[in-house]
Amino acid sequence: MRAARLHAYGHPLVVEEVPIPEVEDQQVLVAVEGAGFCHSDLHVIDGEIRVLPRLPVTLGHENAGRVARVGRGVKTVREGDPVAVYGGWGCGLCDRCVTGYEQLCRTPRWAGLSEYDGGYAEYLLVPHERYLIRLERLEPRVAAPFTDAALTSYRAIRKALPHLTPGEWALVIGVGGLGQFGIKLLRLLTASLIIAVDIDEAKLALARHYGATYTFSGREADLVQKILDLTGGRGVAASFDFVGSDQTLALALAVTDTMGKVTQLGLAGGTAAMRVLQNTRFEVQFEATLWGTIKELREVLALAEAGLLTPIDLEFYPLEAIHEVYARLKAGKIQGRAVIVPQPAG
Ligand code: FEH
Ligand code: ZN
Ligand code: ZN
Repeated sequence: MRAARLHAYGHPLVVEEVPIPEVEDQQVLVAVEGAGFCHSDLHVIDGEIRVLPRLPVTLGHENAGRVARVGRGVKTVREGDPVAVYGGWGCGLCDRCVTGYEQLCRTPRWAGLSEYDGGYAEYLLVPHERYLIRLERLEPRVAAPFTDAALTSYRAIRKALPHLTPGEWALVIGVGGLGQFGIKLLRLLTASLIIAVDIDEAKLALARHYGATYTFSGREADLVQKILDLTGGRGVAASFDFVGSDQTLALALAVTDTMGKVTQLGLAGGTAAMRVLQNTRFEVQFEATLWGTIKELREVLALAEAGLLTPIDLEFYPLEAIHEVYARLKAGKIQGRAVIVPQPAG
């Protein structure tokens, strides 16, 4: 089968022929019909996020497809079933895994972000059937971005809900794929007033379309003061930094109200510099959130299947075009999510 594999940091993925994996016990082989290209993959390829214990590895952690083969012990899915794949694979045994937080496992086995191969390939070997969620109405290639872009935003917003009582302000920094789902989810789950910040005017227009109340260009001068003025001097109850640079983290901290919460989602490599009484108000919480649980993915897909959480703009590309996707994403030319389609719909 064809797979796009990372052989060396700082070098393009290699699209090459590899064997189709054998299926055992409770494993499931999925024919990949959609593999979302996440911003984190840029950082992994460039060597800025070093989570891979060995190379080469097939990247791709945002996957969906159709069940192609099942191990003898598999009971809940059958050949031909359309499925979304939960990618935060863990050991299944540590304290985090047994309490449901597999994405935070002490020895992560994340799909395409560990020694376990991901979905930029015709087939993906899923280690256990518990990672599969059967799709009802959603097409796999549309469902794929819900397994990371939507799920990561969903978990972050759910954890910030105690701060987002009706009429409170929420700040979204970065209106890429995750930020777009973030705005939709804030609209769906809260009655907050949403401020969105991005350096791209087209993304700000999209933010307003998805439900942002106010938008600001990240290039504007005195952005902190403008946001404070807009909120009557109080600041926002919850800010979500989908970028994670020094500048965006500083903005999030500077405008978050007393008892508020700053959540970092973006992995641009910035440092959150917090100094109480200077840029951080009392009882402000800071959290670096990661991905989501299997239960949360079921919830996100329930919202999507019900038509309440709709997809963001998707662009579909064959596996062979993966280098073009890398370049377009890096240049900020992907409006929503690029989805690799290694196998056409079955
Ligand atoms: C990035 C780095 C390590 C683990 C997971 C990720 C995310 O993209 C998943 O949301
Ligand atoms: Zn990701
Ligand atoms: Zn574990």
